[in-house]
Amino acid sequence: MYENTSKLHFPDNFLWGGATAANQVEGAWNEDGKGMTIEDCLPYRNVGVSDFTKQFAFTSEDLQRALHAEEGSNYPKRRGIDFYHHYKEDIQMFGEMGFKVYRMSISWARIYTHPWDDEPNQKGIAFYRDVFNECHKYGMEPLVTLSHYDPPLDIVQKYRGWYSREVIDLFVKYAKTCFKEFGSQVKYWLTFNEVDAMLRHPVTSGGLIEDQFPEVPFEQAIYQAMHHQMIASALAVKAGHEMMPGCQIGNMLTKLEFYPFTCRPEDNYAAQHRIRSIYRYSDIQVFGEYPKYLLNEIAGKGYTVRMEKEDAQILKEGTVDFVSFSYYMTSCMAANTEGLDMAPGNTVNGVKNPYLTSSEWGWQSDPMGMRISLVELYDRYRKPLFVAENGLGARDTVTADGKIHDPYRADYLKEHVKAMSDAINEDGVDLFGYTWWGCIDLVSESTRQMSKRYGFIYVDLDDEGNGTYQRIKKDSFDYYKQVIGSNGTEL
Ligand code: BGP
Repeated sequence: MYENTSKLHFPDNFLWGGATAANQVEGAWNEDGKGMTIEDCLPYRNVGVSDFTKQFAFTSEDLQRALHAEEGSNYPKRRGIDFYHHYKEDIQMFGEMGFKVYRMSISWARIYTHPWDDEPNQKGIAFYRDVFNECHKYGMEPLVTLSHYDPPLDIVQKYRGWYSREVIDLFVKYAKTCFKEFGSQVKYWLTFNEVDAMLRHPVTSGGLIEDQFPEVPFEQAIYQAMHHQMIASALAVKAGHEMMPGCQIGNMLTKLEFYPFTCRPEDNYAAQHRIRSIYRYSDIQVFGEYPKYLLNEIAGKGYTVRMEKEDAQILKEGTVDFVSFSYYMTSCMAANTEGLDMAPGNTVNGVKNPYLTSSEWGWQSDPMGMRISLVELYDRYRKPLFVAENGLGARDTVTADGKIHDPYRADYLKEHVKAMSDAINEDGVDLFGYTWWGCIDLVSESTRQMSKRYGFIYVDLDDEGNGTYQRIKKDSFDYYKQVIGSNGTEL
């Protein structure tokens, strides 16, 4: 249990809310002019709780199978939770909980059926416009991610994903269309979700399929693709600032905290080194240039990343206004991990921490780690911070009375809220918002399960796609309502 060291308090205008992503909720994968994305091609694989390498393994053969899949094959992202047809009801429930902000993403392939089209898809634009209208109806600010793990399939097939520089222009065109169409409705934006993630799961973050790179070391291709995303992000930030004066555009990183497994200096360095590796790309987005340690890393591996002479200037001119991040868990690092128990995460493994408890999926819950992370990020970047994702994936049971009693979820929330309050009031961190991940049950990113549930709202759907899609409020729904209603002081 986290013990507060100061009185619970949050700023008056603190943005409480919840988060989802288009590819995990929308469904309607081939409706109203939406093009296919790589997420539509990821099959459900029942391979256990935590082996993300098996989940993210994806070959050209898998792609062909997906393209020729028979009706009824299990591609969970194609159905999501059918937010596309339920969004009014869902947003109304978010409003009932008192959300001040709803973090969501736009699917690039819904705005441009093919990324090279001259004209955007009007039905896609109309959909998001209406989603934002609904948010405003209930007093919610949308916080919109332009790219949350769903590169259009056209990008994958024609360009080998973000490896090709041409993708930058296509993305910037898409971003500008979003700013033009939605700029009057949306003032908070993020460019790429978990911007450090491509090195861990290149398919979903970058549209890179390993067997399509016979001529180049695959890791080098990833660094190249990352460079293109950095340029695209900077150009989008610059365009956003010009087109939407007063808007706030942030980046988004996976905040993973690693403690030294022992106080041996070598373990301490191993932890520091690992933590630093997650800042490789957010450093660029905040400071406007490549950190030396990243350049050393690339050169040290004998790789070259092609950069154009204008790139340095582009990066300088496209720095972000705030830093957002996902935070779920922590683990440890040791210089020598042989014989040590490892703790699974969604895409990262660290050494298991004997002082922490784990979720059913092995994620080690750590509210104090949230406080530590906030301090670390604020000290590093000196930018306003936003917790864009935090939450607990758990199996829920619908009891005979048709209810879902989920005290574990309320507990997880409570402990993290306490830690955030101390970070603000005692450690002096400038934190302006918090969005619970998966405020409504959705398809898991790493396991593609429905049974790994995060929501305050239950969705009647199972891993195989059976169910009525009915929405049911869990006990935690009322709890979060109370947290928001008291501005984080009645826990
Ligand atoms: C983050 C992703 C989300 C989300 C979350 C929980 O890494 O940004 O898309 O899914 O993790 O992970 P999972 O769905 O694997 O439980």
